[in-house]
Amino acid sequence: MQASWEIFCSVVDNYGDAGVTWRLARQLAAEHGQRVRLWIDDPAALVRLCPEADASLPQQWREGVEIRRWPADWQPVEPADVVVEAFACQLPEAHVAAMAARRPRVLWLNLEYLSAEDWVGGCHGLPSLQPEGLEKFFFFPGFAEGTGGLLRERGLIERRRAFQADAAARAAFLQALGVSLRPGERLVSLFAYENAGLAGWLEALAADATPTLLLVPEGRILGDLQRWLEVPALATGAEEQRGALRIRVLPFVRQDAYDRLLWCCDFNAVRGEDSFLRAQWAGRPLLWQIYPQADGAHWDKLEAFLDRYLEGLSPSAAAALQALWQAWNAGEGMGAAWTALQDDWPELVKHAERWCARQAARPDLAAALVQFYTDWL
Ligand code: TRH
Repeated sequence: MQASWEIFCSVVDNYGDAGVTWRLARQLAAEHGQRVRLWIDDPAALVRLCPEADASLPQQWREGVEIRRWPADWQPVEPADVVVEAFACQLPEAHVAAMAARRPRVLWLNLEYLSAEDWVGGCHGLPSLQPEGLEKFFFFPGFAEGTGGLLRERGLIERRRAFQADAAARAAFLQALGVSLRPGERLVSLFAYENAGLAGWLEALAADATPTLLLVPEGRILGDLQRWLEVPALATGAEEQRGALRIRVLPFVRQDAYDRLLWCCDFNAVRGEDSFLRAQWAGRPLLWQIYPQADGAHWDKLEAFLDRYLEGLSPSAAAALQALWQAWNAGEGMGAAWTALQDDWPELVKHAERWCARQAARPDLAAALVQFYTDWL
């Protein structure tokens, strides 16, 4: 069943809003044959993820998706069969009026942020009554039955496992980024917001018995890194050595390449929403810096995810991982937490693949969205 879809994305800050909606748009087109239009108010964020895209164009087609710049002065267009409002971005009023008048009826979905909290299942799929008979529903991604599932492309896990089993492919990918691994070096990636806890972690890595190569895509954490390294500047390609720790600054790579970077690493520090999920699909141990919320509500979200993720771990491994994640999001105590975690490393490695397999056994979000529309018809 081929339908037309519109996804509205307002870029709050960073890359997650664009990252999630671009990924979903491509998947609906590629795997479900849907006609997809992505409205984005800041195309520049999308260009970082898809360098072929041109931020100056009001309309363009990329990877089977029609990308439209969401203008401040909205020009009326015919609504699609399904309208996805990403992260409660507030649709143009004129478009809502057009949706209400359209026949056949339009399905309006509000795609919510990913959360592991228990209440999500109870809210997923609930209607939100709208004027003029328009039907709008809340669509919650999630880690449990009864939610909308997780964004995961078809065959992703199989591709990831094949890549990780191919040492030449890994070496070639890293080489293309100017990275060559030294024997015995552990590979770690770091994608984070500003974090006062970084210095403590770097101190521990520099003093560690195991040498580490830390790959840092250029971004918001570079300021903290530069201060710890006490260097005048830190540009893409810069490399520094401190004790057992080698640090290399990478360019911000296209979205698909970022996946392979995560697949190459033994440990990934990620943030926000999309990179957080991609690190789980990488099947490797991870560290999550959740997007901080003014009222501290992010701590409930962090603990809710840990409650699910730590299931099945030994008490010592669970306690060590929880302490590390809490230290990272509190911005202190990373050195001691990292050192304490080393004893449980082998168990955490096995667990990461187990968690990935468990989550990958459930229907993916794009398929759930299409099914939701089919059931609604
Ligand atoms: O950029 P983020 O911090 O986005 C955040 C979150 O989405 C958060 O939930 C939201 O509230 C806030 O924005 C407004 O983190 P996230 O979600 O991981 O998105 C980053 C995207 O950037 C993701 O799609 C991966 C991509 N990426 C690349 O394509 N190349 C790179 O080199 C790197 C480091 C990331």
